[in-house]
Order: sequence, then structure tokens, then C-alpha cells
Amino acid sequence: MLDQQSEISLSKLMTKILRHAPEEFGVALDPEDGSCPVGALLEAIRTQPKWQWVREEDIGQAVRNSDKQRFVIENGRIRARYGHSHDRIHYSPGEPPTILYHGTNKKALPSILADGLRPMNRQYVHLSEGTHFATLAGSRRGELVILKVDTAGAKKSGVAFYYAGNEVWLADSVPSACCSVWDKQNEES
Ligand code: HQG
Repeated sequence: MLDQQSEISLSKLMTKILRHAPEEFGVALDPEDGSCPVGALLEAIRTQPKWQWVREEDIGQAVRNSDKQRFVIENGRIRARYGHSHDRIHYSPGEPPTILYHGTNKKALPSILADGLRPMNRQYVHLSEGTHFATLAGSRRGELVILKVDTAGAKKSGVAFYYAGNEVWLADSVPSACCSVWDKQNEES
């Protein structure tokens, strides 16, 4: 069994391969769903001097324990559920809840309120059904700001939403008119 530090480090390597740079590791991802055989991922990881000893069950452990359920293993294949920068993988359009959340930071706010939410270096904008995931995302780069997205309004402007599982929704972009700053205190009072 991997200790916690190795598990996190392995999970980061897995996201690098499955979301961002498969070719750097000699891995070919399925263009539709971004998956590859678990064995191919294992082989790629083992080419790294630090990870020559890694076993399939270590990958399983990283997948099972991922706090945000970043990976899915199905029929002997593994994929990242969201977060891709490399391949624009295919998701089916879905019917989102009326409100979704996006976590960002204070510095990005003026630009988001001017231009709307854009995918930046990823293939999709990342949204969530609850504020917990948005809090984790937005707290990574400074002072947290949570935006509320009016999905009905966005749909009227032609935005399609895709479900990535585990409360995570994706969109190509979201117009600023459909975004408002979520005020926790007002919400709860
Ligand atoms: C911001 C991680 C200026 C956006 C996270 C975000 C999430 C704009 C940053 C998942 C903008 C992009 C995805 C605009 C958006 N002007 N800034 N018009 N539109 N932005 O990392 O959503 O732990 O690519 O608000 O926790 O933060 O890796 O996207 O701040 O779940 O699994 O541009 O990745 O999950 O940053 O994160 P990112 P994200 P993992």
C-alpha cells in the first residue's frame, strides 16, 4: 500500500499523463473519451526512474482515494473525468441544475465579469453543483470568490452543459451576464 505522500505524487503524475501530456509518456488516449488501457498507463509510469516499482494496485489505490474522484476505471481502461488541456474529449450534453458554481480568485474577477468564464488553458470551463468543489478550485490561487451561474439564462444564450460526474459540469464558456458573485451570508440569512 502506498503512503499518503506517494499516493498524491502518483495521482499528480496520472493527471499529467491523462489530462495534459500523454504523448510525452508515449501514451495514446482514445480521442472520444480520453481513456487508455490501465496496463498502458502502468507501463508509461514505470518508465519514470522514480516509479519503476509501481503496481497496478497502486494505481487502483490512487483512483479509489482521489478526494475529487479525478479518475474512472471501466472495462480495464482508465481516464481522467475532467480537467483536460490536451484532448478535447467528448461528453454528452446534459440538463444541469438551475444554479451551478465556479470557484475563482479575486484577481480574475474583473476579467470574468467583462468576458465571462473561459476555459483558459483547459478544454472546458469547470462548474459544480455544490460550493465545496468550487471552494477547493478557487482557493488554489489567492482570495476565493465563488460565482453563481444561471444555467437557464446560459442555455438561452446557446451554452451547452456536459456532465463529468461527481457533481462536476463542464461548458465551453459562460457569458458574464449569467454569472454573479455568490454571497454566502445573504444566501443563508
Ligand atoms: C479563471 C482542479 C480571467 C478561472 C480544480 C480559473 C478544478 C478567467 C482560471 C479543476 C476567465 C483557470 C478546474 C476570464 C476563467 N478571465 N480568468 N475570462 N475565465 N478564468 O485551473 O476551474 O485538483 O484551468 O476562474 O480544483 O480553476 O486538478 O480551472 O481561476 O476542479 O483535480 O481562470 O481543476 O482540479 O484555472 O480548475 P483552471 P479551474 P484538480
